Amino acid sequence: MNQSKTSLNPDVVIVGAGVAGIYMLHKLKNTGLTTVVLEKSDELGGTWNWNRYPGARCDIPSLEYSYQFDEELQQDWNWSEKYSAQPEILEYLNHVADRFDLRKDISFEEEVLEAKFNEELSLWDIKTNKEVYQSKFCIFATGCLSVPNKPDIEGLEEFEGQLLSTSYWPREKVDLADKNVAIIGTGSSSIQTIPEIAKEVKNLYVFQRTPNYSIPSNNGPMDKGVEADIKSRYAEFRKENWKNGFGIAGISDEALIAESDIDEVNNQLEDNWKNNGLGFFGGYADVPIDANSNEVAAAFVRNKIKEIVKDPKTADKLSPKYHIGGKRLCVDTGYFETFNRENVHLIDLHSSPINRIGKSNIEADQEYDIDTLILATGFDAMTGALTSLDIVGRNGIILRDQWKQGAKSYLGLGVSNFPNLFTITGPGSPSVLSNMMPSIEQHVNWIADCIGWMIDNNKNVIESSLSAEEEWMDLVNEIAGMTIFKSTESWYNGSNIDSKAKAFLPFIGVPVYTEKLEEVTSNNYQGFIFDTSNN
Ligand code: N01
Repeated sequence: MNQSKTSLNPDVVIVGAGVAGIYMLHKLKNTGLTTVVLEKSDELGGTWNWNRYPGARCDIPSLEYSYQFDEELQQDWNWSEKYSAQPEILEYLNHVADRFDLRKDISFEEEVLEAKFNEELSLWDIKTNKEVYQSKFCIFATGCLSVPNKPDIEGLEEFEGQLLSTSYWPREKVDLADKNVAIIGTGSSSIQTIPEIAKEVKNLYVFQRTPNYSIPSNNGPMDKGVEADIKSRYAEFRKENWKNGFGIAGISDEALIAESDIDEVNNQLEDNWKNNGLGFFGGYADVPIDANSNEVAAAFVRNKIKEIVKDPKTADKLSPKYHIGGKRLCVDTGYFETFNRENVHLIDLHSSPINRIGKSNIEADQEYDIDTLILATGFDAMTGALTSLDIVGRNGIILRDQWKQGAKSYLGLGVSNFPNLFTITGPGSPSVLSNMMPSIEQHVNWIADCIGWMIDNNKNVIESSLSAEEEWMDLVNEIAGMTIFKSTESWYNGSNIDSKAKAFLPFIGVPVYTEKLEEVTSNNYQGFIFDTSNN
């Protein structure tokens, strides 16, 4: 492309230097395109930079939750545990940035405030807190879970104690020793935080709106035998995993609970409970689609909670009653066991809602005096990072307005009215219902190939066709409609945020999605339109 590009008018602007932005930058590095990454923080890492709460770690084994684009990298890097903790993942991402000399093209502490498509020039005008850029392509690598959901609870603003959030945890060590601490929310972040901080605080008050199913991680030091075996066949291992519905090892769809002997099923679930973490359903294809089969797996976990938690009333409050897997399954290290500690107290918000937060207390069924309040209340998932700033497409339309009735995207990669804009793991792609790392790599590779194809074929502007986008999102919802995901309130369908449209956002099924992407590509990017608009 244009050889005279400067850093303020590059060919490509990438927003975000997390897992996706880092690899996108690397992928475009030797293509002749000038690229700049704009990162709000003073550090790279995205999710793994912000979410530094105690106990933060990945819940997909690190041998899978890692890049595969470079064989030497995946052979050289050694993870210390089966599921690595946040500091080690951040160290890995920094290593990748240094190893591939990426840092010089990342502008830190630069927040994108507005991205506006200039129809006359077919260029993106991108305004940040520091500069104005003009680029041909704009790629949002802003993550699926990056904009926190701040709860609307009376008095929160007046709280005068220490206010923390799992998603913006301070970098310096937070001393919670001997403090009375409250945590609101019981999703994955909280489930990882609670066992860690319970060890040091005086009292921990857990305010739970909805209980979650959680499976023990059985984490431990990396098994060197397993590591050597996987490294000896890494490419094949990755390929095998990608054939599974969620793109994760051990979650293969073979038998049906409905057609199996119940004792055999329980033995298999016991084995999965001990070994598989997120792959707890491993081997059973009907858990996400058949309510009765789902109930077998759900009841198994509820029985485990009853066995672990000594106080039956607490065990009952911790036991979810909805379909297992409908909300994101959690993976923990000693979560349910923590409720056997005398300093940990569970407050069920269904029977005792929070009335208000005072200067130094929370009023629910009684007054809880607290020094520290931790918000673990989740995210404006999948769309928050795209709707929280002004992204302006053709005819002045703002993405936030276009998505008011529910986000629509073609393949989670492109959006009608927003030409030359790509999203990495956007709504309508497997993303959060897959192993994010390979899903990110899949999108980055696809976007880089697509831009390369456009250059080779003298195409200037790409845009999703309205009809392809509509059909695709209908399929996303049709597939979800056949599963328990559709009938469970979760952040997958926007139910965690009152003001958000209720629409199912991720695509279920990595293999079907992968086939579709290949078909689209081999048919000259079928469903996208070039050098024309939908209007
Ligand atoms: O957020 P969540 P998270 N009053 O939305 C509650 C990924 N992740 O940060 O269910 C009281 O799951 C809310 O209640 P309810 C993973 O994909 C991965 O924990 O809406 N409570 C819920 O209990 C995960 O799924 C890892 O009724 C309120 C909680 O807050 C995703 O991130 C680690 C409330 C929010 O749970 C999000 O997890 C951590 C209110 N007003 C996270 N508003 C890995 O290991 C909300 N809640 C890779």
